[in-house]
Amino acid sequence: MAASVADILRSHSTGRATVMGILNVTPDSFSDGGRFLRPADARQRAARLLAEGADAIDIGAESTRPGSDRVPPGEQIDRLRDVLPAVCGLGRPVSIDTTSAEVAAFALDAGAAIVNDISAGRDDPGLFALAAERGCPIVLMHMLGQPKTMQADPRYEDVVAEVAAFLRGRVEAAEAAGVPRERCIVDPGIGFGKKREHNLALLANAGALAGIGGPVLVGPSRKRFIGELSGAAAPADRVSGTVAACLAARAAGASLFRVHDVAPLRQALAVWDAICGHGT
Ligand code: HH2
Repeated sequence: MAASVADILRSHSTGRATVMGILNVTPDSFSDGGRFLRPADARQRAARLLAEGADAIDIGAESTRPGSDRVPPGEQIDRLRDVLPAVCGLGRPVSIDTTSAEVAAFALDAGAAIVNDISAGRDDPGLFALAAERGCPIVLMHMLGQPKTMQADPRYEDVVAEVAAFLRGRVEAAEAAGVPRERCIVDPGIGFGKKREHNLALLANAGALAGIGGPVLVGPSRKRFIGELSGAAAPADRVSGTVAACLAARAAGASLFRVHDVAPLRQALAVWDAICGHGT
């Protein structure tokens, strides 16, 4: 049975692997841009992700791929206006991928249940107040710099320790604004201001983020480091690498996975969990 929002928030203590299927309502996302702009197409895609075993759908109306420009809140809302009711109507948890409190409020009003903020409350301080008021979980992600320039030359002394310290600080800031720690989902931000070796270290040490807030989420799906390691130039050809990255993070302690390709990950998790003892 699919997990509820409460199950997702408990996944780090129950050992249940939970999955968010990605739905980008954007003309320019790096791997699925332009495909799901129409409400009927978006709903069909979401229904398929859920049928394949997604517990929630993460909808974004702004691409944050390296080099991208920010999309004003009004434009994000225009893209979401007809799509959100169509997807929320499927009756499963929906997460809104935005750094804007205005967009998040619009999505929560339309039936979304989780806010996914890649800026971890730094772009718009109103997001923490909103999450506190509505009692919803919030994903806090690490990003070095901004999408436009973040891949220029990211540097760390100790990437795992620095990302953990950042997330600890952001969870404290969320708590100070009234969001309980256990409703903060923490995410190392794979590909956001990170070179290949940084991504690999964070996936291998996802457990270092356990205990900072609630569950640990990772989002390696189809990202560039998989292409660099495997030679798969097209994002859609990076599915096996995505599965491998998720399993490595699962072994290290992550329990929430944000992916485009739900069915292959679900099959791999079923087998991996049965062998390694996380099965529920
Ligand atoms: N990655 C992307 C977008 N949102 N949110 C979280 N919490 N973690 C991630 O790793 C993450 C995210 C980028 O992937 P995608 O949505 O496929 O592409 P684009 O930003 O081009 O729309």
